[in-house]
Amino acid sequence: MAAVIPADPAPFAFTPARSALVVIDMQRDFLEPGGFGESLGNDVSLLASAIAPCQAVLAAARAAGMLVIHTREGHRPDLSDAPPAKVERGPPGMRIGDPGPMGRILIRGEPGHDIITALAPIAGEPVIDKPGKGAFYATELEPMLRHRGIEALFVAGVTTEVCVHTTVREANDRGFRCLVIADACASYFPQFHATALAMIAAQGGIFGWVSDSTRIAAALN
Ligand code: C5J
Repeated sequence: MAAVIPADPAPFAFTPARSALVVIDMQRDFLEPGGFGESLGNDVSLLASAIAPCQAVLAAARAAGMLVIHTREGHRPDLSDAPPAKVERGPPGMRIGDPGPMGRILIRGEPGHDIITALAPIAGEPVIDKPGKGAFYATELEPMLRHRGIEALFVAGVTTEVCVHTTVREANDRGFRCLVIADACASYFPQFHATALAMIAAQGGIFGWVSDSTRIAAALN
């Protein structure tokens, strides 16, 4: 059954059974003090605004029986999948792989790599571990979506202009229709958040559509 969500630049029509909610990188490493985000000099409290809207769309998507997928950015403990150009970022001693208060920074299996408790995946929800910004790069996301006949993605998470935007661009080039949930995304730079959302909906929706958690929850109800 088709449904419609008010969105920019135009209403977003979708079929819940052919749609997936993708929650990007809502990890302790980005949202809590002592992780990767803070090691790069960011105020991690700026990402907290996305938590409640993510909870709202997760509840609505689960109730509607939609596929829910979570992603985590991080690297193998031996750093064999981490490009030197990425590892070299940040102050020495606080880089990817270095020890921190939540374990080794941005490393799979460490406490900081976990999704925050408030948004923990439930049984049956795939978690995609990704080494890059985009959720399609070097992951099994695309076959996972194709095998289930998914054609539309609802995208939430952090940060808006980095991993959310890269994922939406990758999805757009692969033919998926993307609805970005504005209040369920956040950035360390509020002006980048606003501009990144504007870039998605500009030019007739060149990368996709933008709506919010309230309108999406109402449509899925
Ligand atoms: C960053 C992300 N900002 N998940 N990662 O490095 O946006």
